[in-house]
Amino acid sequence: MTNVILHQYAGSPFSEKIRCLLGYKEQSYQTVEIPVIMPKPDLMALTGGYRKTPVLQRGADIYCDSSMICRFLDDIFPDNPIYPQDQIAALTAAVHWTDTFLFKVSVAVAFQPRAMAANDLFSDPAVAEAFTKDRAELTKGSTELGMDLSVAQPHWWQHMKLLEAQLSKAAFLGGESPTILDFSTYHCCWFVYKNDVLQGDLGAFPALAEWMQRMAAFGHGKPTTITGDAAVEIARNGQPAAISDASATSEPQFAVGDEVQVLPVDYGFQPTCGELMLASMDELIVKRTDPRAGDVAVHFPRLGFRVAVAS
Ligand SMILES: N[C@@H](CCC(=O)N[C@@H](CS)C(=O)NCC(=O)O)C(=O)O
Repeated sequence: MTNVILHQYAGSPFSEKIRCLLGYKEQSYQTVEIPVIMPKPDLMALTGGYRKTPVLQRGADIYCDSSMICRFLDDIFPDNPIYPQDQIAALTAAVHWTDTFLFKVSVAVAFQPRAMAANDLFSDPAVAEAFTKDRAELTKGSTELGMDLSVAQPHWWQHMKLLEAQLSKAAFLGGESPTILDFSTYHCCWFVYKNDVLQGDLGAFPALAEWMQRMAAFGHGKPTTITGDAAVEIARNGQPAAISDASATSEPQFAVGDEVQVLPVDYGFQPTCGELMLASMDELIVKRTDPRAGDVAVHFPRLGFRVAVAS
């Protein structure tokens, strides 16, 4: 049993990306089932504001955003590496496009009217209304997640066609073994094609369908569920890991120790406030003290996040 805890819920595509990676890495881990909508009090005790799903925890270190989580998991479980350095710039760009633009397209396709009718989440009108209200709050001040189906559908087909062409030539997008791009692409496809109504559309893309089966065959590793309260207790009993290059900062406006807030640039503008511990080229770490969780270090990737003076 490793000591990482995945805060997630079953229907979350970005959580599926992490579950699938933990399957590929053949890891045992703990999970906390977090609520699909706010409030998420146990998660807030850990992140201090960041509300998106998933979040990964190791002791008193909290990792936000699936891109940060994947990098961290690849560092601590180095077997079967997924970041080939001879492709790293092209890969990072393609993964970011996939996790942002393609994800946005996939949301519109997955939530199209003919699919919604078969979605359990929306069978109870009260639940559907609460979900819609919550997601309106999540995307307040942002246009990043909204796309009409008439715009999304041709973009989706075009990319499925390109994936089909590439996957007819190799087992994975990374070639003979998967890279991070396989995991990012997989969660978008999973989100759309896990719906029985849309699954039939996959018939037009046999190589893509086989690749999805290969990805699904990695499984989810060995998860054991614990409560949110137990996860907060684990944070309280731990201490944030020491940072080796703490004095190094690539941030011109801020110094280590400054009070800052960190938040996503796309949607979910709920900031995490605290003391800047690290601002490297690819990571931001904020230290905060929570009444329940004690001292925690909250980690964010640089890509897709901004740091500002705490308000
Ligand atoms: N950039 C984020 C995106 C995460 C995201 O949008 N997750 C969705 C669920 S898959 C979410 O947070 N929905 C709102 C919620 O769970 O409260 C990542 O890579 O982790």
